[in-house]
Amino acid sequence: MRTYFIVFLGFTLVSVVLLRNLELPPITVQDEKLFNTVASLSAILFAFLSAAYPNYIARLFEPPKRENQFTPKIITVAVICLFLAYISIIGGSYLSYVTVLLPITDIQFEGNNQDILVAYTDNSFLWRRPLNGKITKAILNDLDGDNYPEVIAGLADPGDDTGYLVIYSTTGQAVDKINTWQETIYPEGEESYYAKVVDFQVGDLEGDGKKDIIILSNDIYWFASRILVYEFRDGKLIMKSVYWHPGYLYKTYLLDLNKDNTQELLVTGVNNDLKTIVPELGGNIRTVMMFEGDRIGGQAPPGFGINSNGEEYPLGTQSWYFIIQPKEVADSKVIIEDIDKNGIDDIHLGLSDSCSFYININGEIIQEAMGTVCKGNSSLDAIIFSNE
Ligand SMILES: [Ca+2]
Ligand SMILES: [Ca+2]
Ligand SMILES: [Ca+2]
Ligand SMILES: [Ca+2]
Repeated sequence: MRTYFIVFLGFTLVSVVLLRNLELPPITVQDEKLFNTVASLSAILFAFLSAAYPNYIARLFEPPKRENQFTPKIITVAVICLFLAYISIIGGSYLSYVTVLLPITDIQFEGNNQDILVAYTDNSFLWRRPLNGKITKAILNDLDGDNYPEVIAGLADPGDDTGYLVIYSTTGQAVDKINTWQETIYPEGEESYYAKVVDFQVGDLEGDGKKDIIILSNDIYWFASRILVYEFRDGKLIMKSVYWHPGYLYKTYLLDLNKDNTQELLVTGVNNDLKTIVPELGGNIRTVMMFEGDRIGGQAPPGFGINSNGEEYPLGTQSWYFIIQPKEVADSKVIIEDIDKNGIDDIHLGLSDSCSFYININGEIIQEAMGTVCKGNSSLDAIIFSNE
């Protein structure tokens, strides 16, 4: 009997160690069901045999005798049942321990405030998480490279987590959560403690193999907005840089126009401060700007922001910055195409007055679709400024 016990204990220990350390293939709900079914059926059959042939089964637990002994088939069957039940119970326990499900293939928002995140796999419900804020955008992206997508969601008001970006694992566990609000650098800014996540993108900005998240966050009660750049490292979001903008930012586009593995970031918004130094603009004016992914920081023109110690906040690192005139005209679409066929993609910027501008990676306007195609009278003007 003692021998049986030692073998049993040794086998269990080895199984547990192996199961926890081996790189196993993805496990599905169906696998868990199979283990549970085999375990149940084997246990039922063993119980039936024990009841029907108690004397034979009792022999299983007696010490082996030296002389040759007749072994009825019934004992062989019982041993196989016990073994199957045992293996299945270990397998089932392991599955419960890892609780890995099928990967999420779709997410939806529910609730009156669009504040409930619901995950599906091939139309089957997986999990539901109520969040403390209206979901402005949610996407699936495998941040840590384990072949299971994480859910990344940005939040706006109402709710206590307004301005937060939240990440959930494929099993619905909270992975990380960051507040995008920051005290404004603009001196005339009122006290404000809420921001909303307007848009975000996930990509590898500088091609170092680590995923980055670029977030547009607008102050709710004040005009300040910012681009926040985070890197996802060891299960956490680590902040890399911030770019301040005196006016709301609306959309981000992450593209590698020249295919050099460094992403270009295109952002659209509105600038409230330029009219202070250029009154002819007649008001807040729409803007479009581009950054090289490995250098996003500083502040947009005209640069009225100051550090907390009262010093000038550094000027922005954008590759180029355009304003759209007149002020009634806004950006309406962005299409990427190689308009001059030089092998480097260009930006086709469509405006709300139906005019289009084609801008290359260097910020040069290479073509305008005006005349009969364009019903408006808009113009695109580069704002050039430097740290000099
Ligand atoms: Ca993952
Ligand atoms: Ca990166
Ligand atoms: Ca590039
Ligand atoms: Ca081109």
